[in-house]
Amino acid sequence: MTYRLYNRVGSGGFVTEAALALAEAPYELEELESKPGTPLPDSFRATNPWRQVPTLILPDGSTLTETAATLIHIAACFPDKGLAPPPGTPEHAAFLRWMVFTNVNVYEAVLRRSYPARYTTDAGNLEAVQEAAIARMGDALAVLENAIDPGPFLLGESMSVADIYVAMLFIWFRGEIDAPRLTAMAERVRQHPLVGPIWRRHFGDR
Ligand SMILES: N[C@@H](CCC(=O)N[C@@H](CS)C(=O)NCC(=O)O)C(=O)O
Repeated sequence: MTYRLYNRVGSGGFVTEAALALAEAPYELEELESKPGTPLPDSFRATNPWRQVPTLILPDGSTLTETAATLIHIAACFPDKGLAPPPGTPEHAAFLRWMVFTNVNVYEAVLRRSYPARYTTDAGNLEAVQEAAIARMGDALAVLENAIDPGPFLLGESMSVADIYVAMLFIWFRGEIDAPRLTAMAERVRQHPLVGPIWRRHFGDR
């Protein structure tokens, strides 16, 4: 009944690791030797054909990829931990909305910034891809900033795994943004007694 999480220090697998810790799920970490912003070893394709982390091996041996999917699944497996609202409620609908929004619009922009050559056939103009990615990420974060209403978390009073996910991506943003609610929410995530130590192992004082 143990999960195995393939990850890289400083990567998006942080949030899956945090969710496993909050769920008090038994898990083993497989940390890949690879620098952020570089491709993972080719041999990792045998584990995940898309060669990305996080890659989560479930207790039954099956493979789960895509950060949002890992978080939604962990929350569903441990309903008593309150990692997400109960399925079928309007709050859960909002949870799904922001999880998918974040995955598609924010995390994907990080990839365009980090690996611009994948997103253009014009190798001489990679900076334009990166600049557009940062702008688009800023626009998506502004939507999330406004969604924290009344706060202090995306879904109100309780922290969900969506907050941890958004907080991580927010601190990765390299553009200008005026986002006091995201800033305060990310601080709460950092201060969380279980999440904080995992955050610092991945991101230090950021
Ligand atoms: N869509 C994926 C993106 C995951 C992702 O971009 N992971 C990065 C680390 S933060 C990675 O594995 N990069 C290696 C690569 O793309 O070659 C998800 O949501 O999990």
